[in-house]
Amino acid sequence: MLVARGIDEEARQLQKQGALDLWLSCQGQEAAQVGSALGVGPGPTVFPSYREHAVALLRGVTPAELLAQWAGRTFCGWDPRKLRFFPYTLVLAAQTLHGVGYSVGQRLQGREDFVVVYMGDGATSEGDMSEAMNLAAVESASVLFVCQNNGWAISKPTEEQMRTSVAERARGFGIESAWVSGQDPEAVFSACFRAAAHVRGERAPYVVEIQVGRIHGHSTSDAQEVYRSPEDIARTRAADPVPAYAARLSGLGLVDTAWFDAVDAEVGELRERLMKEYA
Ligand SMILES: Cc1ncc(C[n+]2csc(CCOP(=O)(O)OP(=O)(O)O)c2C)c(N)n1
Ligand SMILES: [Mg+2]
Repeated sequence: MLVARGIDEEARQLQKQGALDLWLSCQGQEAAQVGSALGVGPGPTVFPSYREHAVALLRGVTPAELLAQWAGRTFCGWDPRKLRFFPYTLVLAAQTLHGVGYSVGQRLQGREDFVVVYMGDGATSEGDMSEAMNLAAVESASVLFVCQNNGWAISKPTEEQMRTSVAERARGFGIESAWVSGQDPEAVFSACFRAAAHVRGERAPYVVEIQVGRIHGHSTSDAQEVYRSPEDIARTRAADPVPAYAARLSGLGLVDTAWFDAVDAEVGELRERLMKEYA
């Protein structure tokens, strides 16, 4: 979580300096991403949206590869086949159908078909998302949909997008689901571990909705202060899962200052390398 936070912050700074064209921050969503990626393990093929930076790093994407697309150097940056982590998809919800189709195709060829699809709350308003959930249900596809609900689709709040939770909606398609808070990486890990066992055991889809907070604007081109109240932004920042989990682990005596110093040094080195490569 700390490495993802550091790299995300470096990318934001590089964008401000004009080295990147755009950056979509994952800050506030690290517990959801690390908990889910570790909960499902290294087995499944992942179809991300566009801000799953912590998941990408855990799947072996290097920080330099992660930034390449946003500097306009390549369409992707990493080798999707080697890492089984597909390119970021900016067409909302398109990856949900890609993921279901891929899973069914792999199954027909007698290969590993467990797929994890990431999407935001806003993406669930797309028709593709309903098609993907229905297709996954009727085909009994081995797809785990992970919805990071950060409460916003750019400036559109969730309450103006849906009348039920995404988890509840999944059941209308005949898909089992769970809702979990994205403040606690261990709770996310457990929910996704159980969901992965369901997908593997039942060979059936599953939806996990993770409630998260978006600390920064939608992208570096978005001033969220225009449409979000200062209190709302302050609440989200106060509930930041990264310092909260650091404090929890320290309190339990599982990590000490020397450990944090070592992580800081590692993050500093990674940031330095990114600066040299992109600034
Ligand atoms: C098909 C489509 N329509 C509209 C957009 C413009 N757009 C980009 S991101 C976004 C909001 C997405 O919100 P959400 O799915 O909640 O993801 P978040 O950015 O909050 O992680 C919109 C409307 C798009 N990229 N693709
Ligand atoms: Mg959102």
